[in-house]
Amino acid sequence: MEELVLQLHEIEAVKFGTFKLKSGISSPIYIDLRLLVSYPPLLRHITTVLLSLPSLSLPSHHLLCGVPYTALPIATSLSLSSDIPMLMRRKEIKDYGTAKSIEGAFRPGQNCLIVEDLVTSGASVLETAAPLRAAGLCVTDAVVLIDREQGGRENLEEKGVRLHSVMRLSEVVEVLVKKGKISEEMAEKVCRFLDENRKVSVPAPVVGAAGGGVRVLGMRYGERAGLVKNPAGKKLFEVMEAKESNLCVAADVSTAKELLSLAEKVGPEICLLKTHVDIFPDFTPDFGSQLREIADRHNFLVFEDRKFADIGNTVTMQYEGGIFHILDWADIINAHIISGPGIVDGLKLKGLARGRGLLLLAEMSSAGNLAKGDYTSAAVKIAADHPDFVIGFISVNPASWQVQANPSFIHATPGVQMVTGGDALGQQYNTPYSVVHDRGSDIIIVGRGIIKAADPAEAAKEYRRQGWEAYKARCA
Ligand code: 5BU
Repeated sequence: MEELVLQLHEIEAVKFGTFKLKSGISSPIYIDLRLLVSYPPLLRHITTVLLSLPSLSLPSHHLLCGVPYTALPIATSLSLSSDIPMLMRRKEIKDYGTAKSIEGAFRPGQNCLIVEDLVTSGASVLETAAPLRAAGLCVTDAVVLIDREQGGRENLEEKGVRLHSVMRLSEVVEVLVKKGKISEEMAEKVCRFLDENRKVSVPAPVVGAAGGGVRVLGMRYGERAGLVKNPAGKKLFEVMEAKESNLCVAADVSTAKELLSLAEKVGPEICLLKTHVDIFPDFTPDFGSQLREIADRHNFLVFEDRKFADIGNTVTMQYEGGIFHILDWADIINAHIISGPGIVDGLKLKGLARGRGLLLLAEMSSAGNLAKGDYTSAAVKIAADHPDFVIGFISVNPASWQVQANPSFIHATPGVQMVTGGDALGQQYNTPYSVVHDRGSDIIIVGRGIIKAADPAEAAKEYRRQGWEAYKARCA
């Protein structure tokens, strides 16, 4: 171990000075193991040490998973030397393609050892353990090169993860003093710092695979209904739970007549029917009441995908007036936030008293769309300011949002088909399982996958089954 410490010091992977750590505290010692990739012999040395770690029974693990990114080369090297297959956890879930949070081959029930370079609070290890466990893997142990002795071992133990470390930070310091690489004074400073910071807590959870996100994602729709203020939002969760359906059909058919016929056919399978009322050449003023009658009979809600985008004053008129009188028949509408929060005030002015609800477009499904990053965060903020009217979001990958999870908001995702892919005009598709289980959305919105099927009712049944299975797997 002495030799290993000296080599780490030699390449300046261990530095002394004043450094701000990820946890926010200021430290006189900094360890940067990202440098390891530049020193293959040292990486090999570390691997040999890990392989012979007495407390760690490597063969009892079916799989290894490095904490991204610094530990990935260590995990890879350990995998090559031990022949234990590796998995990779994505830090960001892709917004295209298969959208898996865990890459690699595995079976639920297998045991996966987490490999980490450095542990302070243990938060990063837990961030990796959460999606592995959510995928059905057993995570009981983690191995780390250096334990900073700042509460990580205890925090992990509390969450059922045993920590095995090659060395503790105090041991690193001892070796460096003994070999004359640092002064006694510096060693004392580091030891004092360690004594004063024995317990770094795991940072507050964010939505997504880690921490609080897991709690939200594991909650049942029925349970979440109790948290919603808005009547349409509450009813939607209740209908989902009662009908065991998280399927919304996007009824983009050619005529109003066809829509009403489709609503009859898919009605028993859906929690929500989404319309684009302005595409119908045969719209008549009684369209709304006819649709409402079908919706009430089959117990689903109606969502007009109007995507309001104007200033508050204009949207009040667009919502209530014109030919379509959307306010009269749509339980739910949606809006862009490009014009700012005034649009919510405007729609709310008309919709709140009628018990209607609003979804904000936080993300979109089409390639190259601009609803991401700060735009998505702004939508979350505006929603939080209007929990009486905003019921949730149109989202694509809510599990990756770096904001606090709020289980009262619902997430509905368009761009869903049985197979991933897209159309010729930029639409991008993910599967029901990926949308609900991996990306943490609640409702799958399916258009052409159902309406262009030979038997739309049968197709709806199958989408409903897949959406619900994904939800059950998520709750489990
Ligand atoms: P599709 O046939 O399953 O591709 O239909 C998707 C529907 O969802 C369609 O009505 C779109 O207008 C709607 N949609 C979408 O595809 N992507 C988005 O980001 C939003 C709505 Br918002």
